[in-house]
Amino acid sequence: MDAEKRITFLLEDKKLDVQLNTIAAKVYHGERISESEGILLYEKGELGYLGVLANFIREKRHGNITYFNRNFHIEPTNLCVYDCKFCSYSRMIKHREDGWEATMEQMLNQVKSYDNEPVTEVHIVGGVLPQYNMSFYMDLFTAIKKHRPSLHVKALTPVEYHYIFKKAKVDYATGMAMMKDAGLDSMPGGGAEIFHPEIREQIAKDKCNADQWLQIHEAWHNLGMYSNATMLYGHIEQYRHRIDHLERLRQLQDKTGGFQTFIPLKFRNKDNQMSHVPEVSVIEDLRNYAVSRIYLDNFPHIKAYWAMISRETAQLALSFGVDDIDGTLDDTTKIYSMAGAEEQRPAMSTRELVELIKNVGRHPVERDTLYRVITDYKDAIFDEEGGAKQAAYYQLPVLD
Ligand code: V47
Ligand code: SF4
Repeated sequence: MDAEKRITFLLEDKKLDVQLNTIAAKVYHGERISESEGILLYEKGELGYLGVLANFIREKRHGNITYFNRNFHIEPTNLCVYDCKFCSYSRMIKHREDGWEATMEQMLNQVKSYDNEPVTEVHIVGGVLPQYNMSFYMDLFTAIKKHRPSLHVKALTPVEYHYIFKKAKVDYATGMAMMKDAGLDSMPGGGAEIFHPEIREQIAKDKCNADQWLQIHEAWHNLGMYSNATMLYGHIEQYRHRIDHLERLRQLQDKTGGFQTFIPLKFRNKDNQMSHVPEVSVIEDLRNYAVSRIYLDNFPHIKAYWAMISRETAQLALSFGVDDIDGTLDDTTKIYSMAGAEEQRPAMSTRELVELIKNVGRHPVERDTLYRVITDYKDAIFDEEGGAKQAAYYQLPVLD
């Protein structure tokens, strides 16, 4: 059964709660839902219902297409001047012996190690340290672009930018323009956590606040550039805090249109100062993807970061509003493995990503960071060596 028929059945269901029926009708007609309706979805919407609505929107926007990219991460350091309570990754500067600090040369060598690989993006994110200042990062971006101009540099978050701009005494608009000139191509979505001060002050009190995070993205969008947004959910926040977070993002997106992707990040509780907080269930993960897809009607893409939630949950998420599962990663990120994610050495070949997507009846497309199509794998099969070639349609399990 197709997504349109499912939502039509739901709308005709006389037993459905009246408020949920009103929301379903809004979704069907492409109308925006309010903050109170968003909270109601979280409180009352059961998984099947949310899935029908979110999948309707997903298929209206993207059909079965599911995006992935070929990327690797550089994490310059796991030392950090901040002390976010949920972070399993950072070591305070006083425990320097437990951490790593990469030099410019080491990071460039990491880039060079991919010279013969068809990667399109390097994602740079890590802790905040005084010696990684504005000129250090500008030199790094310039050096990467000089070595490989076509490699998309997606780097740092408002947490780092706020810190380095303040030290250099430059305003956000000037600072972001300087980063762009140095070679920055886009900004990842990290550092957003939960915007609402009731929660932010308990889990991430010293770093940039919600307004600063949003202003830095706005300054970047005003340069005609793109970025992502995240939300760290499933810890001490309530549903109203999640909707407040989504609302602030939706408002900025109305203003600038510069966000490409929203990435819900599930709180993982291993080895951090919030280890006593239990992790939410996979059902809550899927409900959260669905509500995000429904609420953020002006975001083109919703991403499930497979390295954090496992391959199986990423497959399920494709029926709950998600149309992107991030990239190959090549075992270059430690943020989630250190926080207890199932994937301890996250890496997937293109073939594995393509098969993971095809096995749940979706249509894999390799994209670049700006969602331009690089390779359409709809009709591709892989030869013994793992190379893709065009062939007859791949046999899929029948879903309906
Ligand atoms: O900001 C840290 C989160 C983020 C934990 O833009 C944790 O394409 C869960 O933003 N449990 C960094 N989450 C990663 C990030 C990201 C990842 C993938 C793709 C993109 C993108 C962005 O990781 C941090 C923080 O919110 N984080 N610790 C934890 N224990
Ligand atoms: Fe530092 Fe980022 Fe960890 Fe916070 S989440 S302590 S800013 S590395």
